[in-house]
Amino acid sequence: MKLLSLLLFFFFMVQMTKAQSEPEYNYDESKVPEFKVPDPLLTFNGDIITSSEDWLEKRRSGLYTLFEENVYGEVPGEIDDLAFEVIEQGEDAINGKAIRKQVKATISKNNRSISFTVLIYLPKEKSKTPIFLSHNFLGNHTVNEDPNIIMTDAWVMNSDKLGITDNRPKESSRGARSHRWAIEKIIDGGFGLATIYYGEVDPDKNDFSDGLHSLFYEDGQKNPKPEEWGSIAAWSFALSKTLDYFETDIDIDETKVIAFGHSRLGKTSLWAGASDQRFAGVISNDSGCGGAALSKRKFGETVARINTSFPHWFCDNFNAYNDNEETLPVDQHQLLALIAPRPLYVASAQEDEWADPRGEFLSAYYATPVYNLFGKEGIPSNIMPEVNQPIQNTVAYHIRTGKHDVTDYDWGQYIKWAKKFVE
Ligand code: GTR
Repeated sequence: MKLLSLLLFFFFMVQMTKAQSEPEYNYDESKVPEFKVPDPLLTFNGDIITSSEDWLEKRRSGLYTLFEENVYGEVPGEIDDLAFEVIEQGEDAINGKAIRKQVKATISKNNRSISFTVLIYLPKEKSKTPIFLSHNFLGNHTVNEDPNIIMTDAWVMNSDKLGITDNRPKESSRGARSHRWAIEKIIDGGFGLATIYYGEVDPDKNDFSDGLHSLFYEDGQKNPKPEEWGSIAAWSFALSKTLDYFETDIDIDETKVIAFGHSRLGKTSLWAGASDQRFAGVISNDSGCGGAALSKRKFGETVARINTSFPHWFCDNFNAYNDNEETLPVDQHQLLALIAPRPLYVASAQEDEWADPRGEFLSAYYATPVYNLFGKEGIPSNIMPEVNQPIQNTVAYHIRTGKHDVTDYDWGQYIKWAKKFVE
């Protein structure tokens, strides 16, 4: 009997310690806290915006500043120089359907510089091509089997799957992520694709000694200031600078550039679209917390969790909202509203609960009144569509079956929507 109570006691203690050490994340809709969705149309003075002119003149920039100061961080000043060089070109790529260009972009400031390579595929028989622009996670050489893709020599994330253990890219990982990049479909649809390995802009680790941030430091500075940019803003900045290149390339239509991104790189495409109004459209694929999903729902990944796991992604000021989402002066539907009136596609995956599909959907719904000011159609109802039943208006949304990923299904929808709203 004594032994039994001792055993029970131990069992109880183990359970208690487990519960304390493993923070629980909410996946139960009935436990989503009640919260106030900040009204995108309500100004700081308490006026309601009723026209697109007033939105642009009286509301947009104040809202943008709130995101800059509290979430993604400000870019600390201008760069000194931006240079481009076409370092490789091929006339017969992607089963003979595309031309390939590899362009080295160099950003300089304070006598320091970083370079990144933009890999571009364009349909052969077309001029002035609309184009999707996106970062990739593991190096340009992983997006397609094309042996001519220049392999990065930057730091890459270790990956058991790809056998990367020393943060060095591997020849054997060529094409390893091709399933996420429906390049032939994109080319057949009349679009181009441009992609950059994000680690060449800023390696994805909590270390601010390298990458784009380091060019901007004053003497002795080692980290961005609390209101200054984290990695997401730096990756977004590189997308903007790539748009500068497109303006110089006669084969590309710089007025039809769609920023695309998956997951953390979807957070990046959204911030790029909000920051640079030259982007003609934006796609957020499974971007989740700090992307399309509403923070105040605290469903799946939370602000505290993302700031703990990835302290370098946002500005330091964002930490003030850890376990304190109620006091955030903004929520992510207002980030989406900053993209208005330009076409915006938010996509979720059914098994990607961590990214809060419902929070991503509602965000698009709550951004819709701003699109309506411009006479554009968004998400008409707060009832989520069935899986694999896209809503395609200027603001589009789908939730597909499957996991956190980019699939051919996703690309099929993006191309169809882009043909209607961007091309
Ligand atoms: C996860 C992170 C998400 C998402 C994802 C990704 O670990 O919690 O916010 O960004 O990484 O980028 O793959």
